[in-house]
Amino acid sequence: MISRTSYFFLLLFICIVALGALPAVHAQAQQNSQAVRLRLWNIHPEGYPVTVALDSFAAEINEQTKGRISVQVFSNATLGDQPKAVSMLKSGELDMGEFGLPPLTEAVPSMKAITLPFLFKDTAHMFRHLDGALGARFRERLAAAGFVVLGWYDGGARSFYCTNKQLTGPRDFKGLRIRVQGTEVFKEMITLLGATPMGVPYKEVKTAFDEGKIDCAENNLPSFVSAGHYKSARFFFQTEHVITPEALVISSSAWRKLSADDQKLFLAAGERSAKKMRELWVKQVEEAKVVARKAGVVFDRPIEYGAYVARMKPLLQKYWTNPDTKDELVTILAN
Ligand code: BDP
Repeated sequence: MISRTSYFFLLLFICIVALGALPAVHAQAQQNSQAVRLRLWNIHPEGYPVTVALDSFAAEINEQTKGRISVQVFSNATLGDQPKAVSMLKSGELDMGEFGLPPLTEAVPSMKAITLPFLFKDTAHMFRHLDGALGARFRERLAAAGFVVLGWYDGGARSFYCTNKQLTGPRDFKGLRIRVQGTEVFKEMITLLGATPMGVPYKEVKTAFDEGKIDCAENNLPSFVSAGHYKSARFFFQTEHVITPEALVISSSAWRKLSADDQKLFLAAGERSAKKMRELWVKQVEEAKVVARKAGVVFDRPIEYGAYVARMKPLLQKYWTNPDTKDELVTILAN
């Protein structure tokens, strides 16, 4: 039982403690109101090279700024699919994202050149250009279109895979329903192979396979496994028809709010995360192949590529004669 006097002293004590804590609470509030919180969108699940690299980017920013700037990574498309993320980035609901080329080529049409099939010899060839003058040109154009690139990530080499069809040559594509990312180049590529392009969002591809809505899809090996497509599509045809980069970007409006020093920090951390991502990628491709093989996936490779390139001629010609993409193609093919 507490007496009235003790009750009074207890109250007094609580007030003194509360008053003493006030400045601290206030300082905390002030610090929080100044703290910058950035939201970063990512389509991939935990453990995927992109996700690991983004998490390390976020950790580095949080650490170097001592929490003054915090980057929160939303992985596995929890905030929605890629088109939604792009519109959120434009409206300011989102600040950063790791995107494949489709939304970037929409913003900068000259980048369509690098989505053409059978263009880059290999990943080294692609990064030689992206880490060089061509990449710098794209960065400038993307920044003007609202996307500041902090690092070029590896989007891998994309190949076809099907549920019930073991592809061996270009003729086998006839009549197949093939899921592709919804860009003009990809859709035209499928049509030129005699198949039907199907625009299915990435996260719905597995279900589309299981419900028999598509016969095939195309992607890189790590996505083939991490998205579970290998459980439905047992025939993998290693065409590696498109070798593609991806990008870690921040919206131009979020970028402008950063001080010059913070911008430097973001660029350096972005570069480091890209380096990490590219290293992890090489391992992941091998691991994915092992997982798929163990699950019974059958791997084939085209015997030669001439017949595929010949089929792509109208597509290649179209972009050769397009003033938007011609310079880019000349630069890539000459080096
Ligand atoms: C994955 C890419 C991702 C694409 C996805 C797709 O990393 O950006 O959205 O393919 O095919 O490999 O939609």
